[in-house]
Amino acid sequence: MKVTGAQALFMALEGEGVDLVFGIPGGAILPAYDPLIDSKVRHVLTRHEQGAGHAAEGYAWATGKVGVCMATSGPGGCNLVTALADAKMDSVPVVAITGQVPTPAVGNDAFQEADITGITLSVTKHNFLVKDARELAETIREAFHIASTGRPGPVLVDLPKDVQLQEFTWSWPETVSLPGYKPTTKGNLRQVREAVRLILQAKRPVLYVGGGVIKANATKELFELATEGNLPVVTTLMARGAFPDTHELACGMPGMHGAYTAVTAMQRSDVLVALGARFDDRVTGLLSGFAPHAKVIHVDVDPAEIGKNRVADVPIVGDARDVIAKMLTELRRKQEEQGGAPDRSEWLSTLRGWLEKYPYTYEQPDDGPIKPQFAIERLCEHAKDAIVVSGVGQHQMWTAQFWRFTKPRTFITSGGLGTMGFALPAALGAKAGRPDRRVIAIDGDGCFQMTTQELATSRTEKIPFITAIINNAHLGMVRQWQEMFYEERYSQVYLSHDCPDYVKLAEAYGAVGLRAERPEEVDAVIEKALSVEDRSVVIDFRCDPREKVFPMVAAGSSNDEIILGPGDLRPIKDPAEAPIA
Ligand SMILES: Cc1ncc(C[n+]2csc(CCOP(=O)(O)OP(=O)(O)O)c2C)c(N)n1
Repeated sequence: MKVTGAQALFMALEGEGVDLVFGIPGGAILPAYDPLIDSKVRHVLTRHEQGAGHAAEGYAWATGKVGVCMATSGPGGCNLVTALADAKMDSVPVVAITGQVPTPAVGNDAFQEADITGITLSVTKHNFLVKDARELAETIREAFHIASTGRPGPVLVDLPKDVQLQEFTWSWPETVSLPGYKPTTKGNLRQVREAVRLILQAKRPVLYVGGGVIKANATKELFELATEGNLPVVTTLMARGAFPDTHELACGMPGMHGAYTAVTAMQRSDVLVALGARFDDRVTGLLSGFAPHAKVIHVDVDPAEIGKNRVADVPIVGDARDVIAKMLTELRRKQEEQGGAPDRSEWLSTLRGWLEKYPYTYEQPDDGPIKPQFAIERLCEHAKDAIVVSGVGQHQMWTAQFWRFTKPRTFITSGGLGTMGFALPAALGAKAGRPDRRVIAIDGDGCFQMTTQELATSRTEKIPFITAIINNAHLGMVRQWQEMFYEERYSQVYLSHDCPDYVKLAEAYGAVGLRAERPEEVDAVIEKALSVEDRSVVIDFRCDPREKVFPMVAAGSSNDEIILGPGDLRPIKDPAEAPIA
């Protein structure tokens, strides 16, 4: 059968099971947008390519499948760059298809030419420039394979216009053959045994769970390992929901704005089991002071992560699901031999004591203003089962702290790159992928203004979700740092509570706009928002601009220097809690 490159693109996408792509057409990708009309693939026309990229990420997060975005050459591809970098940092499987000027014009500074494979080299897992349409189907297969296997990530396929128009005889490659790409997914059994030996000997073990556990769909195995081994769990920002917050072994989120218990459990641990986590500086604080007495077991599918920041005593390269399942089998065998899990009552009761003594706190005065944490807690109370998406800043940290996550793939956030503007398009993508689920974006007023236009996409494509703006009239997180570390010299952080008027803006986009200004209005506004099914809702929560996120470990400090609250409030050092020598 004779086809054009453009037709082959959609046949290949269909062959990969793609049902949805997000994108914007333009000159160099025009040939591909024609066969799209006849294909089974749904195209969601976003209002900005960055939106298409983040929507593909949100889709991938929520569904576990590969998200796909499309853009034209030059400015179209360039507008995808932030989303690709975001997907790279957070290991999100995305395939981006870009148009390119015709091959004879490549390198000529042709109209709308940008060297997108060069530009995205460092922010993609891999990229391709297809020079012959006969290689197209194979390249698409390879792109999906690379994006979704090993450590997932974004892959870009650049298609010159003449390649899209080239006619050739279609054939579908049944297999993918990439001799240079063979990720190690099976964990080494000898290492697994050594890991379990250490875990069983440990007095103060902690499972340090990262986003890799969710990516590997390993949360069931994790639950069994934790509960059968009586092992406390911390879940990083990327792993919220990997283990239920409601479980007695859950110690919360570690890191710069993590729970005292999670941070200090790691500091005092004697065996730290890192599962799909990467010892990010936001988690470790000052690296030399991080978990100083812990032996480290590091499980990661990406060998480059192991030993990158912290030497691993037991390195295990492999897919988290495979390795955790093997650990579980070994743990069961050993525990049966020794008559059950080791007695960890002392360690667990210490942790429970900290949880009680140092919970996340805030005070909501009856007469206002609304505290951001209160709005988020009330939202969680009313919509426990929602998929939550956040922007970047204070509201992101409060969401991670105050929402009680119990299931994987229910918290979608930009962790590694920290991309403001992520929430709205990612929520759009999540809802497009999971139309059966309620999706709530919790966004900052600054972040919201970076990608607001995707409300138009939501309206025209009938993909409704709720956006709760934690409107503190500021670039709040930056304001917090200026208050704490720059002697309250506020520089370029004021945005205003009422410009734009978020209610009117929502209405202009065909969404429902709601506002809460006093604490007593919060519940009613949330109930109203949840009663709307057929269109998006924007809630303007007018919040206290002075509220700061605590606990906090200042950048460059050791995690032992954790500050619990305003006025440099430090934990009362109980001799029993002193660092273990
Ligand atoms: C694209 C981008 N630009 C700048 C920053 C730096 N930055 C981090 S948090 C933040 C403030 C975010 O403000 P807002 O969205 O209102 O959220 P808040 O912190 O007030 O909750 C800024 C400017 C960023 N992370 N991303």
